[in-house]
Amino acid sequence: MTDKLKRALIFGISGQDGSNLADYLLSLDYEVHGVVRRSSYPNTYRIEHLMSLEEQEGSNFNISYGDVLDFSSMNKVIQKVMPEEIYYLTAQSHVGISFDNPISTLQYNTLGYLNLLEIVRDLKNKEKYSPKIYFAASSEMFGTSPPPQNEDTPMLPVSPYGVSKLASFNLSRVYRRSYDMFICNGILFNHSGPRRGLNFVTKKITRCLAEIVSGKRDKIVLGNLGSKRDEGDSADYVKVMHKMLQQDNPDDFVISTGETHAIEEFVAEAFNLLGLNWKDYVEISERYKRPFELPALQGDSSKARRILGFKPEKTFKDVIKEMLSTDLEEVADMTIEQAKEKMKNE
Ligand code: G4F
Repeated sequence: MTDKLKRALIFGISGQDGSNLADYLLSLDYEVHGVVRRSSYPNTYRIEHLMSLEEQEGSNFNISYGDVLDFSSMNKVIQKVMPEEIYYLTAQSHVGISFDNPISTLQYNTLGYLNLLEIVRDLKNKEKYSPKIYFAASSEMFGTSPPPQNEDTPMLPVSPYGVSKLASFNLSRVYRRSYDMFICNGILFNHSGPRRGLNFVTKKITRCLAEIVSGKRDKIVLGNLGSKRDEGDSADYVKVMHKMLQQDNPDDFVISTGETHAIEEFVAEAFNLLGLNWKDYVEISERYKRPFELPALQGDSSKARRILGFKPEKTFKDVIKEMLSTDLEEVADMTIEQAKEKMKNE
């Protein structure tokens, strides 16, 4: 390990975005440190390929165990690594679950983040240590504000999750102004990819469809298909998180594709890739509906396009195709073409 490499610390490294960001920063020759919460059932499958690297001599990848709600463990890891860049991606990130678990949602999404801000504020005073901080805000903060949404759109969240992200978004701004800290809020719209968690609708659709092909199930049970989302690609979006921290001044940016599609269109397109009609396989249940639904998201990312040179690399259809083809390979050991052929003959 050499001291010359730029050091980044990622809270939430085992999630979809954390693992993609780690891969990206390693490809840029960073020394990457990640914080993982110790648990009896490890949830590190997305970074398994990196964990084996860690054991090799001279590896640029390191894992520390800690919990963002445990101030002392967080303090220790920051003081041990003293990174130039810190990414706070830790979250209870499921909007539906936030209605059932509002307290832990605010703890992880807001209080954990406040722990980080307080530790860095203190170190800045005592040690003149000023890392750049990225906070994963969210388009869920816009709530009922009609699309298109940009940095100036009023934020009217409709879920405990949206409230937790808006509180942290505002804490970023308060600490930035009051203590001259370099903090960027990335207001990312929905983004998926092969590493998306199974509880989110996009992954649930592609994974369950692959299971239908392999004969493991015969239907998919979903909730509200009428809501509209602006869906991009996680591996693409993590690059712009890094870009934000390379600017001379901290700022907030909307990151989105600018396209919006109803969830029904996602389902239809996935089934269409296999020559199937989704209506023959999808059942609707109240169980997956929320007490209040954010109706429509469509991001206007012109500020990020202008200042950061951001340009989404994948379309809505590209994201669906990549996710379905990964799930088919993992679940059924088939390509899209082979699965289509199989379903035609059934
Ligand atoms: O996949 P979802 O759970 O994503 P949601 O709620 O839009 O949140 C995602 O995007 C946010 C950015 O705006 C992130 F901050 C957040 O962390 C997360 O990544 O649901 C998408 C839509 C919703 O309208 C939901 O009601 O799909 C609808 N839906 C329909 N059936 C379902 C289901 N959602 C889930 N999770 N599961 C279903 O069976």
